[in-house]
Amino acid sequence: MMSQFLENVDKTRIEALNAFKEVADLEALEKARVEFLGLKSKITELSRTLGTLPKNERPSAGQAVNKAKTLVTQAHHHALARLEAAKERSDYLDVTLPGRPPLAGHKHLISQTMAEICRIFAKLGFSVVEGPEVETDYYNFEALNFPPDHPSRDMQETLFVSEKLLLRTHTSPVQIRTMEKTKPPVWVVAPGKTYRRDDDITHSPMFHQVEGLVVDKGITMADLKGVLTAFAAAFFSPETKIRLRPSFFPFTEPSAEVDIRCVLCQGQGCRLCKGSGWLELLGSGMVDPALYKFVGYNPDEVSGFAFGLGVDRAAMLKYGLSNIRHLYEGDLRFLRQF
Ligand code: FA5
Repeated sequence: MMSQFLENVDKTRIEALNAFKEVADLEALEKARVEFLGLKSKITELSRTLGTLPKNERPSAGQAVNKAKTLVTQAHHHALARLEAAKERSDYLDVTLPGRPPLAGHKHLISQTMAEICRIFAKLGFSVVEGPEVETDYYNFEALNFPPDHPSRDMQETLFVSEKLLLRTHTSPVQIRTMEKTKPPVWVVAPGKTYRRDDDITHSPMFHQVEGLVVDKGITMADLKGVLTAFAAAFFSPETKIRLRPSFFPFTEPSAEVDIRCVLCQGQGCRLCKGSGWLELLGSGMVDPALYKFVGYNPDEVSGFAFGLGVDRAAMLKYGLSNIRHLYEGDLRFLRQF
């Protein structure tokens, strides 16, 4: 009789605990409460039948019923807490609202400009190469025909890492590194970061250049002008005119600064071009044969041209930016326009 009673208690407890675990809403919970803990529930019924047991069995049977009652009551409390928390969450979670898309970023204007420049030169038959930003004195100056202690080194305000190691002041060292590794013909562009002790509205201590280098048979200044005219037409607009102005670089002879017809006034003279009608874009020239000596090329067999284009400058001209610092301040109101 006793074992039958205890079996019933166990069965009822298990049934009740399962029921509370599974209830999905407050209405179902209330139904389960009435069924398993209410006045007419099985547990109450079992308490009532305690009196029918032999006297000596009543204490342990009573304990079993009470324990079951406590466990079932706890299960009811847990289920209630679970359902109320879920209700609270659903009160402020309006699942019918449209989703919030995550903020998608995009390439920085400098990266876009650099990629566009490389794309244009790739169409003209150039390959893209790269070099290190921490450079040796040899590649940044010496092999580019800057004699030690020559005043031309002063034009590039250099940031030194140690006596013979520096942050490259231009991408021109990649010319030497490329020629050391490859035999002519060479048609390459080398994009990358460059560093100088410069800081004003058109100069930044860290900026970007794209170097160009062509070494092949029978290359003349006409090729240099043709390639840069095609570049200016593709990058700015088909009508863009360029002019070559005599200049000096130790690694090119002759050398030329390349200007474009002012993008704002089309050559009439304005605030942007300071009345001249022209804007400086890059430095260039015919590769000085002295360089071929450093890399083992024969100057009687090949000739070439090179140029170094300021990417930040190109972006400022193309998009009419008044201050180079806009490119580096990380202000999303500015950056999102491009
Ligand atoms: C050079 O750096 C040469 N290596 C270019 C060259 C390459 C000449 C190959 C001949 C053959 P320059 O110092 O003028 O030249 O710099 C080239 C361009 O870099 C400038 O026209 C300008 O657009 C840009 N530039 C120079 N300094 C800064 C700076 N601090 N911030 C932003 N742009 C700069």
